Amino acid sequence: MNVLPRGVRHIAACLDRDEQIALVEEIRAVVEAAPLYRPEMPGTGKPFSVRMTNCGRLGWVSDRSGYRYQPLHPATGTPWPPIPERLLALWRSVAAYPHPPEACLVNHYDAQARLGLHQDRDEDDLAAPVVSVSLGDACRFRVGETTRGGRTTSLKLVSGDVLVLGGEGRLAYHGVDRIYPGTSALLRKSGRINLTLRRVTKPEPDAS
Ligand code: MD3
Ligand code: FE
Repeated sequence: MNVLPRGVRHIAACLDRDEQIALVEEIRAVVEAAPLYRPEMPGTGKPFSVRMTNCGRLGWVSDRSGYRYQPLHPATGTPWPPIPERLLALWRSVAAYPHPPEACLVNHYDAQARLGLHQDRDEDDLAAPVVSVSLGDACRFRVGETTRGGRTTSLKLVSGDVLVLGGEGRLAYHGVDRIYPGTSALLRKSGRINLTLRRVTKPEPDAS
């Protein structure tokens, strides 16, 4: 049986074809302002197979000195472009969380790219969910428990699917095992784009 861990919600076909096309156009503009770059593993400096960029006030980066969120693109030194309104609206409709996301990480996978099992715990506000949008080629996504070495289940994510990771699911181990090249014609070239919307800082106690 393939039951997703508690707190992991898979919304298949959340975005229709027209919404995906509009979103890809907006992400193209983001990538023009903030080019994809190849992060490196902390310590070793081994390059990621995934290329990344961000939009939003804060962007997630990784280099030899570690993982962190920062307001400037590591290569251009300029602020990340804003998160497109369409994504803010998606967050409002699925996140069940009263504050807007601050970071949108844009991951680009070519046919060979992978992302090893990991937890997302670089955010101060772990009460907020993570919302992920898949665009382009399908992938095999793996999600496990909140401890390394727990059971894992895999599912196929296709273009237009949205995952909401909240509650116990927020700290589940997860990764991308493989890309299925040529399974979508959404992008000009083949490949997969994943967008992850995140709240990074704890909101002020009063303001929403
Ligand atoms: C499950 N990205 O950028 S998004 C990442 O497809 C990342 O690019 C993957 O993992 C990708 O950190 C997966 C879906 C996702 C994001 C966060 C999660 C799944 C998650 C947090 C907890 C559990
Ligand atoms: Fe992750």
